Amino acid sequence: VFVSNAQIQKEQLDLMPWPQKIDLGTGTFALNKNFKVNITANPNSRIFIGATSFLRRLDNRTGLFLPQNFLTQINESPEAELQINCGSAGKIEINENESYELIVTSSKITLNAPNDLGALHGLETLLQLLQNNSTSYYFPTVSITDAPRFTWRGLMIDASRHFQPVAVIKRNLDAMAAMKMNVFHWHLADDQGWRIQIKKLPKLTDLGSNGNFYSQEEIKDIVRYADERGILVVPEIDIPGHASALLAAYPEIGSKVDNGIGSYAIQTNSGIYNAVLDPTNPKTYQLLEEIFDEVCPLFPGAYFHIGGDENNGKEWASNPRIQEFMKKNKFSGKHDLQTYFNMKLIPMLKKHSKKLMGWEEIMTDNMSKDAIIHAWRGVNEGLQPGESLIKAAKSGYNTVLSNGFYIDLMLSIATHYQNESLSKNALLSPEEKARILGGEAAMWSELATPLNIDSRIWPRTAAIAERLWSNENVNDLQSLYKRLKTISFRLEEVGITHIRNKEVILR
Ligand code: TNX
Repeated sequence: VFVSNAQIQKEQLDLMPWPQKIDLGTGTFALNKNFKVNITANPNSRIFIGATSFLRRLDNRTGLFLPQNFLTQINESPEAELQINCGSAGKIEINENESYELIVTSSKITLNAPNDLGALHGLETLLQLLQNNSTSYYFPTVSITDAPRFTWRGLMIDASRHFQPVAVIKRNLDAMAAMKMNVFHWHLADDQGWRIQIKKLPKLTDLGSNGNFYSQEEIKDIVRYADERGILVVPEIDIPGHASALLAAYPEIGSKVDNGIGSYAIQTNSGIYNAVLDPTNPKTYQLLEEIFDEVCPLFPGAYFHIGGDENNGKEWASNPRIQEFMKKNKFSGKHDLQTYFNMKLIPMLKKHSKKLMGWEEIMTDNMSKDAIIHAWRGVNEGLQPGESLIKAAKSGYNTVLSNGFYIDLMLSIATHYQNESLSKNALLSPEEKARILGGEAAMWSELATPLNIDSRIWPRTAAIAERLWSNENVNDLQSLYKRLKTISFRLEEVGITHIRNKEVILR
């Protein structure tokens, strides 16, 4: 059946994030039951899993039940309707080439990418291009070349304040992949719970988790699931503050003067607590080393987030032994002691080929420039939007933006979409600009349970994904809202259970 596409305009396509370059033709490629896919790729490529899931999603949408008979020829196949060419398996790292080129003619679809990461993105775009009329499903003829604006396009999920089961994490990884996001930052330990099994230190979960934690097998399963979708997982163990759960299990490394059994407890409310590790105690580093030795090998990526935020320093100030230590070392305040602590972690992580990342409080005068600064403070904390991000880039740090991307606050989608911090870089040199790696939506879970977390994350995070992927000048709110309506349905296809009502979409 020939379907004319003459009436479709670019603006009618519900693509998100919007591609860098798109030339829409007037023809159509009609989808039918004989759709054949040829994949020219390395046998270990993620594209085989990606293409399988692509076909199943097309089935669900069309009812066509397309055969999964991949041809896997070394060369392009003349019989294939969809020809995928991607060489190697991309590394799950930042700064990988994630570009792709997608060409749809009336007889053939070609997807070219330097590696499978780009090819996966191309398949997501193709799924978003699918149209239908009363007689058939079809793709408009089109030529797209695409690549992300930023290399770090993340979502953080806080699994401490409310534990988030494996199924919640997996469906959100699927949604991230659909929005071309590539970093899952997993907040695994905070005052309200320690959420990762450490075999050598069972007390951490026996006493610090209320029974809700991920076994190492579950962690591996999720890391593999993320990898298949081209997503890097960055674990976070928040220290030295936000450590009530850790200290409920091991009070002896806390900074309270009386740091015996029972002196710390898991917190059951939101807030900033005093519980903080003792940086002057050698046992602190022994225990952390044992933790890192188990946590690091579970996460193949190069990044380890140590938190480092909101240490109020109260326990340090009221502990004479710690005060003495600070005096002896000529430390002028809690920042010097925290820098001392952070600097000790760097070689411990380096041993596992990991780079230290932390919330912006770790950015002190003597902090190593190898650290990655996660900028989060802004107007609510008396700073200008983007101030910390720019400061980090100017000071020589690689940096990631979360200020303005706090989806836990349930602000309007427009505030996130129009977050200008990422373009406030006119005064930066090209070198400084390159240090801005991208951004992360931050899903703090004080109010987010497994039942409502999807509604808090989606569809607003799709707008953030577009901000991080698409060109700066893709910023029309009406277009965003219009596309989000469709995208919201598409997110349900991958298992997201958000409330898809007008308020959520248009706020
Ligand atoms: C600040 S952002 C925190 C979190 C809270 C969040 C609530 C940051 C590094 N720390 O511990 O959950 O505010 O919005």
